[in-house]
Amino acid sequence: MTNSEMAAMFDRIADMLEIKGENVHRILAYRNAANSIGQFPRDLRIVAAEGGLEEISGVGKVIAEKIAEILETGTLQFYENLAAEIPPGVVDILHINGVGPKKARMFWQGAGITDVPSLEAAAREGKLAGLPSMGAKSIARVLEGIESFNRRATDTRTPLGVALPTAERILAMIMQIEGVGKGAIAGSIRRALPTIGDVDLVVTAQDATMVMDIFVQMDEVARVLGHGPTKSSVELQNGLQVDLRVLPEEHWGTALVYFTGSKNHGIKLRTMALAKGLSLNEWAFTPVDGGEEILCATEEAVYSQIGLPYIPPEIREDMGEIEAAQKGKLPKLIQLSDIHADLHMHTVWSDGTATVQEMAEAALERGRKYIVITDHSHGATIANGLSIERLLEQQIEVRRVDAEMGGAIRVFHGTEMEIKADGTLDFPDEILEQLDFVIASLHVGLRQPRVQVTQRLLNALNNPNVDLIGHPRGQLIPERDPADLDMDAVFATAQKTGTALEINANPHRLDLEAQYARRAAEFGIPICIDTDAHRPETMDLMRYGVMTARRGWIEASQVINTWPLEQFMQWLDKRNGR
Ligand code: DGT
Ligand code: CA
Ligand code: CA
Ligand code: ZN
Repeated sequence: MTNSEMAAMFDRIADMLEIKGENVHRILAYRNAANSIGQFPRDLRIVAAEGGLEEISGVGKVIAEKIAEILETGTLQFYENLAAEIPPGVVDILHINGVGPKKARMFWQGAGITDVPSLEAAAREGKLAGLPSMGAKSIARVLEGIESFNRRATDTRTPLGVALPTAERILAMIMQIEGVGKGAIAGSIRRALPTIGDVDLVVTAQDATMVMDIFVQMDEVARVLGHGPTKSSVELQNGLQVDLRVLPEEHWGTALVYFTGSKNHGIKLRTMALAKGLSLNEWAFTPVDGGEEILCATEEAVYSQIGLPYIPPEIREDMGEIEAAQKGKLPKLIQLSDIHADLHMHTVWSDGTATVQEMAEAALERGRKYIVITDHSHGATIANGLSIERLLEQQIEVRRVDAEMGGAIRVFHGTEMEIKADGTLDFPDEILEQLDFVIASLHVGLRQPRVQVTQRLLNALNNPNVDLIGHPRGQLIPERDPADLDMDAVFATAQKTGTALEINANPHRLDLEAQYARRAAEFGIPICIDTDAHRPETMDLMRYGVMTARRGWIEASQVINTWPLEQFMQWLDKRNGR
């Protein structure tokens, strides 16, 4: 059993205890254990043998005993007993967005519904209408939740925010092996997709056998799926699959281009090569009419052989990049080092963990030149949102911290204001006018019909005090789909009002995603890449936002928080009619 499978078992125990209505602390203990085991990078059998299970965070005596039982017997009696009592389909029902333990229990015990398909049928046939608190709206919400549940059930992709750190850790270990020369993460991670099917690693070595032998025996490996001289595949304890290719150094360029993909980009390159009488694969260019192979030790050499400049990996999707390269019109993509500011973050004033001062210091440590403190407004369903009174109180503190930082970093005062379900904004204009920078975001009513939810964004855009729309589309990766927005209307309006749109860098959001960010930038709409940090460490997630922007063909000049402080202040002045 892999760690991720064991984590899933503990999560299911927590689910079943929830359905039974058990003590929250007990449920939380299993959730915490599941969370830390799922991310734990070593084989628990070895840890158990060392007697170190209880040193894992979230694992106390009770959980450690249960892990030991699983390792010994392959299952857990406690789990089996629960599973015999509660039909597995009822646990699935709990995983439908908008269905909590009380409803799952009610469907089961009140209506005999024990799986998702029968719940869907009951909802469609109007059989839920008689149950408590199941009005037409609730039933519609359940049906929408089922739709997204069904999609997720067949989609086993991993968020980039999990896959990239894993890939980096495994690659770093491989690079330690003697004889390994170059190494890189390829595939969809290198192209910065928001979700990843599997991890692709490419390294160079003359003796591939030894590299492969060590790779398949790494501590973090749960299963070996394939073990060959040029390709091996493993499943890690966290459930991710890793494919490793090892080639001699003289093939590095062709191999890296091939395994970075995308498939469609590769097909187009091969077609262009064929037009020049060359067949291209991961090993080399081979003249079709015989003759000597052409080896490429760099990616630049591969592109140059086809008559193209180097194309950055994030845009290798056959979405116009090859044509742009032919015309010498490739964008000069933004880089992480271009970022000078972070314009969206939270503190203890709402749902953050750090003070204004601590966030300012953390931003300074990360080289930021200016930041905006943007706590939630009171109309948000988020706990502790600021009332007008507290917002103005907070302004005094922000001004004090700004002064105390002595210009090393500028700390501005803003808000992440709720766009309420009825389309109105949470603060009146005379309050917004007193803030340096205003973000407006949707957190509620994301499932409203297209016309209605779009109109709410347009209202916010049309308010001249609103400077930025936060995470415009509202998806959460992987569990929540974006709102049904008319993006053409959003872009047309933002272009007119000059309001900026966010690329929220949190890998749980990545919103705007790349294709929309690209269109927004084409409209000339200013882009802002923010971490939305709720604690100091999450400021480090900026790189995911930059990767997403690069995937969206975005250049530094199009991104507000690459601008020097003076330029940012001039932009604000202009927006404020000063
Ligand atoms: P993923 O893993 O689903 O997130 O997406 P990728 O792009 O990482 O796809 P993957 O892991 O199947 O393959 C890695 C790269 O290898 C892919 O981007 C391009 C190359 N590749 C794999 N299979 C094929 C193929 O059948 N034809 C071509 N041209 N390239 C392929
Ligand atoms: Ca892959
Ligand atoms: Ca792969
Ligand atoms: Zn926020």
